[in-house]
Amino acid sequence: MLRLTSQIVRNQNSLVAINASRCLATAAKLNEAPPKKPKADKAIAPNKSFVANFFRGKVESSQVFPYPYNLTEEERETLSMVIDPVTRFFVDVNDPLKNDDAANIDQNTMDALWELGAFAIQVPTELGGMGANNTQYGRLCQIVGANDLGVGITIGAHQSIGFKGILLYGTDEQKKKYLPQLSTGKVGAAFALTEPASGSDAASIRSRAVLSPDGKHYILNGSKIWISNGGWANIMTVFAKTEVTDPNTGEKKDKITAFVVERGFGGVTNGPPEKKMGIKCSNTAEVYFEDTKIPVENVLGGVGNGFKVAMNILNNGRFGMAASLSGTMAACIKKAAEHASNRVQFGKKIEEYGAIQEKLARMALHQYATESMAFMISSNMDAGSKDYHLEAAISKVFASESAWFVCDEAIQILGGMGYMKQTGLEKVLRDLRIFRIFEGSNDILRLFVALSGIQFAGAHLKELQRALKNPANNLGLLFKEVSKRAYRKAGIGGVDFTGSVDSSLADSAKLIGQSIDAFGQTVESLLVKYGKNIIDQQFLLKCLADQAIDIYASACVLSRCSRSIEQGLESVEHEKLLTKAWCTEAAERFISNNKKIHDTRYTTIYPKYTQISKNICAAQGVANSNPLNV
Ligand code: MYA
Repeated sequence: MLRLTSQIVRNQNSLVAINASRCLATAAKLNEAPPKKPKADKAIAPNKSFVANFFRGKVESSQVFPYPYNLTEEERETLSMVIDPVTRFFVDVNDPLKNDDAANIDQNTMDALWELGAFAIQVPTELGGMGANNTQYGRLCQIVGANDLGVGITIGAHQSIGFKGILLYGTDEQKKKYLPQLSTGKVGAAFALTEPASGSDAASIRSRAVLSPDGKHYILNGSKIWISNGGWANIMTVFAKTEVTDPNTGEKKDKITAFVVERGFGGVTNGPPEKKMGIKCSNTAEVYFEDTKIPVENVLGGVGNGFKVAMNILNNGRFGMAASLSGTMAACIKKAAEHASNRVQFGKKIEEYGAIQEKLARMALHQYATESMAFMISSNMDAGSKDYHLEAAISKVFASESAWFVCDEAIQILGGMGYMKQTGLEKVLRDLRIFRIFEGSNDILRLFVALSGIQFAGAHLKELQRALKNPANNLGLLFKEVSKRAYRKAGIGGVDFTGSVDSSLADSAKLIGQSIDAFGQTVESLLVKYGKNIIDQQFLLKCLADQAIDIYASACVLSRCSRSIEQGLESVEHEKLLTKAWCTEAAERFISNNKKIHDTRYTTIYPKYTQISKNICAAQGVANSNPLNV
């Protein structure tokens, strides 16, 4: 991981020169001699991502402030018409504990889900689906997440990744052929990427598809593991290596291609359902392809483009996980609150004890932040944004860790009762564990966020470096940069959210402004210090990702609360409390992470971690003897 860092600014040491005084001095010096023609470089693509931009200490607020107004009146009405039957399905038909015990969803329940249209929420109505946008889909995901995550994965694997490629990249013919049967024909879909030797390193898959001599088919061989719906899906989006010839050089290379594969093409088999810790009712199986003959028309998104197709399918669906888990958290909070306001111990309801109050409050902070993020992202996607990948990755990491925390705390509040199966929380905790692992493990997504952000900031620094070589043509850019740095040095200016955030939240907004300022400086200092070798600094990259998560969550919360104030929502005072408490906590964590990056009291721990880990691996377990030495 990750090839992208190879593009991070080369010769980073020269960036040390970028500060207010040296910038001017360098500019003046360069003015004496005729500037060399700058080397042509790829222009930096415009990027509206709030997260990518704050990696260079800049606020690009268009996707965050004001909080996007989610739905039109008509969309809201359509959604409310669907909410009722979906809710009733979970009350009247679905039994999560029965599904869990049986490790299966019975036919009646599956039929009811198909009848609800739950397998085709975002398919256009003319192709048999519900025609929901991302925000409407997210709201329905919340209900599913509040009730049964196993059912959620069954319908999610089908549409969020299984056939999402056809929606995003399919030709008209592919859409017309496949989407109606996947929407109403009770035909299941699956997404087949992971292989025995290829998990997080998705580019290393070994399945191979070879073009037939007549050029009409690809012959696919390979095996996939842990495929959700793999035991019953009849249509799969499958990724395999194909030989691609570079049209310019004639060079042959292996590149990944995505295919729509029907079980009926032949040679497709699957293993038995995997026995899992959680989401037991969702089917997970190995899938094997042996000389499977795929018509060339079933290539999805172009030959050789499969890696991008896979990444973008995953990017596109990640906010759905955040939406679902905000529903899960709400359900856990409900159980915890009901218990806390009824259970009497030591003569008082336990809700009156500070220890319980802190738990409930912090559970609510995480739920509010996750929900604010999920619908911020869905609304931006609905508005046509293409720059949401980092935000979506953050939402998946944040939601999965928050939901784990919230469910665990709910169990703690319920005590012995929480540990009992009948309460339903132990199933939720088991179900939740996988969310930190699949769809891009949280560790990998943290690196993805940090390195992508650094790459973006690095490209801008490189631009500045080029401008310094040719100051006459770049006066505007240079003076802007020089004054920004001079103001920063004098402790004035910096990121200011006045006007974007309600004045009653100004103190909280100031905290995240300070974090963004400090973050831009931290990223720049790391680029200067490590250059492209930053890729090897995973201890630091994790801290950066955590800082990015805290800043983004704070911005979402501030923006949502400001909108609630503007709309005069009933819950406004409660939301203000959540927002203020969240921003204070997040700012404190930010400072602590900055110490972990800059302060030698922390950074000297990292080589120790490395050595301890090496010792453990060498010993194949605990590397010290027990205190009794027997
Ligand atoms: S499905 C399996 C999930 N598997 C993964 O997520 C794999 C994780 N691995 C990766 O994401 C990649 O391999 C990483 C890149 C990130 C490690 N968006 O050199 P590179 C571009 C756009 O960095 P690598 C499952 O779990 C990059 O810019 N582009 O790549 C099912 C570069 O482009 P260029 C991206 O080092 C669970 C090129 O690719 C992205 O190999 C079931 C190469 O980049 C990106 N993200 O590693 C869930 N990443 O060449 C059910 C890279 O142009 C769902 N690139 O510069 C249910 C949901 C609903 C919930 C409902 C519940 C109720």
